[in-house]
Amino acid sequence: MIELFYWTSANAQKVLIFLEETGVEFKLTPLNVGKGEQYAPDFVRISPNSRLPTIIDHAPRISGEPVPIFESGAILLYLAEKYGSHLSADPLIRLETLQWLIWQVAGLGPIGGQVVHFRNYAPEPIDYALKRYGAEHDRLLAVLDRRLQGRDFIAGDYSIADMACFPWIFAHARRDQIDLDAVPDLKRWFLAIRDRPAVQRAYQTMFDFTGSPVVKNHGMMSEDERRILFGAHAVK
Ligand SMILES: N[C@@H](CCC(=O)N[C@@H](CS)C(=O)NCC(=O)O)C(=O)O
Repeated sequence: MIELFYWTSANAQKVLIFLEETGVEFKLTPLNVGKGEQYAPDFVRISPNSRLPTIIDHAPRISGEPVPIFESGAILLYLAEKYGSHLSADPLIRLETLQWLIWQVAGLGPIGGQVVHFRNYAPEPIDYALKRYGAEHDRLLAVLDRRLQGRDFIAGDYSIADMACFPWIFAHARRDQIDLDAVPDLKRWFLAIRDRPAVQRAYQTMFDFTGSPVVKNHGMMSEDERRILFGAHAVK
């Protein structure tokens, strides 16, 4: 059984999508990052960077003990290898999938995160940050759009690379903060993945957590939660 430490976030959605797609037995353990629960010593022991997603595999094949894993890219790769799904056995397609997975965790995710932050959570608009991250994000979207020309999925069949990228596009789309018409191949891919039943189930779980499919501006966070999440609160 896979235990997913969960709060509503694009990075946690990647793993929930994988679990829903493959029908693996899992349970969600809520971990409220607005309350600073990511810094609790018991959690830091299994997730040294104090971030979500984190999983524990309670029935691993590689150890007699439960195995904790942090970092969404490592989790997706681990699960894909363990369950033999959503990662091609063809060495070249596998290599392409891993390149796009790493492109997502090193580029699209962090830059997209800054865009969401400065557009929705910064205490005041900071023009330089909005322009700098906005321009880099637009460039990354164009890269993905180009990759999807003439393809249904990012690398071979539907894979962990698609599962990694989708939630970060969704994070902007649900706030009406992306012009999908400017990236038509990305749009076609996005809509096809959005309509998959497993993806719908994963987002229903997220909406059940937030109580709303759309969270704009500071909507779901109290001032205290914002201070903890975006302030100087950290394990020393
Ligand atoms: N590189 C990490 C990023 C993880 C990350 O930043 N997670 C966010 C949620 S999307 C988080 O845990 N935020 C809590 C915080 O900033 O304290 C991954 O891909 O797993």
